[in-house]
Amino acid sequence: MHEDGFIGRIEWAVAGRALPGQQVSGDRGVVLDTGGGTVLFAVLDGLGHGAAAADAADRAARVLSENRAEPLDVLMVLCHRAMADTRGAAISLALFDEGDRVRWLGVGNVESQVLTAGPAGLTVHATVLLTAGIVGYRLPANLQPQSVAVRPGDLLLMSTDGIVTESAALIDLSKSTADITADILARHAKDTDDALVLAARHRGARGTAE
Ligand SMILES: [Mn+2]
Repeated sequence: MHEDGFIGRIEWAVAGRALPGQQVSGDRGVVLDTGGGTVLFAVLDGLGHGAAAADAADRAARVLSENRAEPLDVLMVLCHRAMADTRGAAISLALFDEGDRVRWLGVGNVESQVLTAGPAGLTVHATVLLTAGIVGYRLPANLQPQSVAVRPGDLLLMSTDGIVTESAALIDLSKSTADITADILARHAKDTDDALVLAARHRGARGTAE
């Protein structure tokens, strides 16, 4: 599964595939235009794999789509309630807003990080603070979204635990997010799990594909 596009000045791409031998993946990437140049990104990993994991992820994706204007902590609670009769999922949410900030919130093991290009090459600028839990089953008591400043060109990277964490230095920022996610999926997906990676960046004034 490969998808990519632009919303306003934000370029995004998702690449994923099911555990080899499975028909459906329990991992989902969600990209939602929330209006006014703001985009809500979510990566969902339904517990386990196969159809039951996919059902849990689909449920969360629907809740996010129907309530996209709500704050991140509210979205997490809405997903939790709607997923009570599913297996549950790990969920990371990231809201790219027009003020060049990413607000994000993660429950369970979906990694999100912002990579930035500096004099010493590409480095991890920030990593979302993940709280332990399973959305739909056990939500942490304290859901506190974090906020991180991003500059045009910085890369937001979100991935399920079916992806071996990429060393930032190996990513080529000159490539499109479609190529970056395809490369990561091809090189770093585990044979033992569904795998999905999402990348997004603000093209700023320098964007060519607006
Ligand atoms: Mn997984």
